[in-house]
Amino acid sequence: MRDAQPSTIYLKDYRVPDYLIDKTSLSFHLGERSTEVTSRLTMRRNPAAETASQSLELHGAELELLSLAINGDVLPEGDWEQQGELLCIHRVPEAFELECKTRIYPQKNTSLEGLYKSSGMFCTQCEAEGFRKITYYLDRPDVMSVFDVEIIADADAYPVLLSNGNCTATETLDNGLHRSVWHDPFPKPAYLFALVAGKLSRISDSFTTMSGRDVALHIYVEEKDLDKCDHAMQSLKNAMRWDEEVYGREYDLELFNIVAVDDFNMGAMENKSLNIFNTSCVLAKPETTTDAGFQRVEGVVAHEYFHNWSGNRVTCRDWFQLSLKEGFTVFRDAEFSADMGSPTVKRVEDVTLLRTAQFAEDAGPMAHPVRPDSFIEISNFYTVTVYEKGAEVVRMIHTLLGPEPFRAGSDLYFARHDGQAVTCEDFVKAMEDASGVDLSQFRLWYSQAGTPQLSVQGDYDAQAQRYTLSVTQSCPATPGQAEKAPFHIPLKVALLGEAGQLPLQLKGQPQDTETADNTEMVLDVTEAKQQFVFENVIESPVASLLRGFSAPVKLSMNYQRADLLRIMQSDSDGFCRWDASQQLGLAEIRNALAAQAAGEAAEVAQDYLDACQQLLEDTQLDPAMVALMLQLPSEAYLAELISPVNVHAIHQAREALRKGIATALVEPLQAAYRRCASDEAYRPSAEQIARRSLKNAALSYLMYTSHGPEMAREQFETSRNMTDRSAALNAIVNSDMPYKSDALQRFYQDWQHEPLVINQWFQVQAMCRLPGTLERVVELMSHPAYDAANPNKVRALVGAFCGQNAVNFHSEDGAGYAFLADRVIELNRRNPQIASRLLGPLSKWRKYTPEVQQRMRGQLERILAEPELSSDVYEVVSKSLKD
Ligand code: B3K
Ligand code: ZN
Repeated sequence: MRDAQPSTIYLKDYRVPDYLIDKTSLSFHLGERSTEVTSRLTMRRNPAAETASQSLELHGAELELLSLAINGDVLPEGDWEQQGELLCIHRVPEAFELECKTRIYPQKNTSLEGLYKSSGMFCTQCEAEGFRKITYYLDRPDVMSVFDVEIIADADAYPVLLSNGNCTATETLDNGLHRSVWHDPFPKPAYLFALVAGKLSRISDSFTTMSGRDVALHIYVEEKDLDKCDHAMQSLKNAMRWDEEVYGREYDLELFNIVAVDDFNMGAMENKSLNIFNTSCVLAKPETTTDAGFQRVEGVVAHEYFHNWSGNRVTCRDWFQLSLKEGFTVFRDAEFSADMGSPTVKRVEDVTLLRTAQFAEDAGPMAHPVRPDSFIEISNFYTVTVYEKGAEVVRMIHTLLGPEPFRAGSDLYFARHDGQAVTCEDFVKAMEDASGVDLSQFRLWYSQAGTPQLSVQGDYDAQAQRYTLSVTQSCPATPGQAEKAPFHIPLKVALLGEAGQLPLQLKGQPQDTETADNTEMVLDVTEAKQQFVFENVIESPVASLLRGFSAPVKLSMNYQRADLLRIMQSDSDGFCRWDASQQLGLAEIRNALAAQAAGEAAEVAQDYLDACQQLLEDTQLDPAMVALMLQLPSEAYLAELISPVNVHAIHQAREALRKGIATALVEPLQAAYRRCASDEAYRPSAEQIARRSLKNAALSYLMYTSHGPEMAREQFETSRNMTDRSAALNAIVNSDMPYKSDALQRFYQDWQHEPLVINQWFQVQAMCRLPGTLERVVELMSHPAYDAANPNKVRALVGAFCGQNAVNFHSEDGAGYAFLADRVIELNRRNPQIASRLLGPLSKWRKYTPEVQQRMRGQLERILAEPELSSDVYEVVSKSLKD
């Protein structure tokens, strides 16, 4: 819980550590009431220390200190003192061994940080600052140490004992105990330490690395889940091979373990050679897991594995540099997933997340740069900005350098910094040194928050055969940053002619005759206002801009409707085709909103309907792209584009349009549905996933017509895979079919023994758009399958309702806001990280109309008035309320 004055930590205050820990030897005695931890730290003064102080300050939280000794001599009480999370030993020698015994209570640890119990097993989560809940330590990422770990526990209750590195000894002891010893040869910061003890089963496989070394691979789960591990194992092997082929990175130990746990605050954790995963990111089988679930397992397994180099071998100097490992690793996992499936679909999905969640964060009270310069609670900075925008920043470096120089930069970065704790600056410098590309101005992406706005105007001079793009950029103020300097924005462009892309010849630049494709180029936008003139342009073109979403910016362009239709129908860039469909959809929404305000019925424009019909009948185009392009912009995205946000008007307008589209296109929708149905055995292949996505998109439209309900019912009753079954259930739950309660009951009965499926059951109900949903959610909180101590359950019910069901969360009586505030207050003590995460939707109160603002604000004030707020919740609430 927070001190009286929660303090802000600043990047500018970074100092190297005064002491180093060469060796860390830990011994755990795991008990049913408490656990005893003995640590022996081989320490010495840091030759680079910036102060002459002879005192040692160690981090520690919620620890019972049993004894403290230096070089074998027990320290008398007056030689040390405790202040908040610091233990200060007044005088220590230049080099010494510190022995420290502590007692901790994992069984009572509900924060799921440090050592805790989940479904009968012991497990750890140390990033960012959880190790200090295990023992006193220099719990900061720039202190790297070689770890030896001894675990002693009851042999029957905890037959499997695991830690990082290699197991060097196992032994049976008296009193039913056993012991196992682990040695990790790679120095690492404490946040990568892990321990697991429990009754676990495993599947095993092996991988031969590019230099011919064999690595044993194990996935540990509860026995009942052994049938759901194959996809994760295959994903792991694919990721290991991909990292060798694409980045030249080889795995470095003989053993790689994954353990799945039920209670976990996030997706997974990259602890050295002992990755700990939320079960939701490991377990998958067709009957229980949707396509999205399969893809998530693949992506997260790869992400954690890739951290072995981008995060573990080269780690962060301090937590302000978090994006150094997260941004780079998200970029790596996105490229991997693109290679394993459909690159365009993956890109569209990632851009969608960025343009809704990240742009919203950038526009809200918690806006921060990719490399923040201050924080109160670091756990609040595992954000879409640090992760997803961070990945976009790495992607822009890739775009500016080109693939080979980027790879050379990555090689140089790993070679130069292997075994070190470094900064984002070190990463950029390596990229610059290897490529010769000047990234000075580009560095602003790390230090300036906010989403740049790019306005482009295209003008064609037929006589001079010249096409001019006039570009202006600006970036709104964000907390603590009123003025922004212009960014270096890579703007990928092509010019579309009647019969395809035109050759590009930029004025003032020699014509590129070497590359095969001179119809696409990256413009360096570096100034507030800039012009790019293309010469020898033989016809009036349509500019295809920001191809592949080459920069995380908001783009506006003076397009004609016909231009957008042309891009949507024929651009070679899949992202631009999809984005044009979204811009046309947005125009429809704006029309519908205007009609609604005037008390008229919304009509869908005929050319938009024609374009949708053409898509549905296009059997050449990837069905997944058809499905994506048929969707109107989501309510969440619309909330970023329309100000102030009127949630109910947006919802109504969008629903009216969906109904209009469905009614006009019943036949092509039915035909697409039939074409995509299949009896094939389930595989999570790109091709099958694409067909299911179009089929289920068609079904959701058809639900507005008389054909839908029967189709949904049949699909629900006959489908054998969870993708189709849950899509049908979702359609049924959002309809007025009397069958709804039977379907929900049947689904529950079929899957009551599968917690991950029950989470889907909670979620589909929490996301129901119909009235009465909040009452249902409250009722479900008392359901025997609900458990407020399990983050997956909280996310499925409370998170989904508040974060993904805008129309109900924003009910006009304010009940949704009060509900969320109650949950945050309840969880504040139990699990501060989860409490703070839930706050997102409330923190964005300034986007709404004045009456709504007042209601939301009132709930934030109620939370702030609570005694003993965690620093996590305090930071988000106080920053949200700040003027
Ligand atoms: N590095 C972890 C996240 C830890 C979050 C701590 N609050 C997972 C990941 O990004 O791979
Ligand atoms: Zn990560």
